[in-house]
Amino acid sequence: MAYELHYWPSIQGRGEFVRLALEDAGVDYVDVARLPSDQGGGEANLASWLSYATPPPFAPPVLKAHDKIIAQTAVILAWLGRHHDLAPVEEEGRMWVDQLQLTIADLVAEVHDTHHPISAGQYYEDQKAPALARAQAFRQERMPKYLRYFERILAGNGAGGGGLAGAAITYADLSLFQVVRGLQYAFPNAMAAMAPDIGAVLTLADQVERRGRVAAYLKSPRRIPFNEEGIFRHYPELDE
Ligand SMILES: N[C@@H](CCC(=O)N[C@@H](CS)C(=O)NCC(=O)O)C(=O)O
Repeated sequence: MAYELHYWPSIQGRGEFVRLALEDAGVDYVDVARLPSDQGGGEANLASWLSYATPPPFAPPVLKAHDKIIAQTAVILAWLGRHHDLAPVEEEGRMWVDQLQLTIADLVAEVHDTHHPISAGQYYEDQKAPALARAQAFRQERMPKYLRYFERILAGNGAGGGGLAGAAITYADLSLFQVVRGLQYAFPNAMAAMAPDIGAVLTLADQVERRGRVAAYLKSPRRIPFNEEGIFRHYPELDE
């Protein structure tokens, strides 16, 4: 039985971290909200499904896998990692990958807050002045701190061509790829300036992008392009 991903149909958003893991694992899944509305797709059907799903999810993405309903991106990925060979088998390694993913989740929340520093419920245009200040602090302090942290881990693992948790690629590596491409889309100037400091991070992103199923997915219509509705938005004034 195919898994069901329940997520907003027109953005990558946090759902993309789950899509990448499902695609890389070669798992059969339905991106339900992207179906036509008479087959259960669309935002209205998603909202309705979320309102009666049990246990009740706070927000998408949600994965339905057999009889399980799993919310929270990091928990979904931990489950997929365990069941589809995208995480170490032993407990210590699994916990390390969980930690990496939660750090990525923190980074993703900070990226979101560069364009919505006051409220997710207000338009960007209505919070532009604080967004400019927030984005400047993000570009100058937070983004370098996060990316140098991942660089330090990868450099410490040596030049073996592996990922954050050693030789085998895990879901945290797929997520770091997504973050790198998202940051390059949203903040091309700041990311170009940082490139000399984060060579191993950029190499890992390229390596993930070349993985067979990931590469096929990225070329397919299933990959929604970055846009200004998602988490990684390109507003040139936030990258000056
Ligand atoms: N911590 C949750 C956050 C989920 C989340 O914020 N989902 C967004 C879309 S990316 C949403 O629809 N939020 C609705 C809301 O917060 O009211 C996760 O990582 O899955």
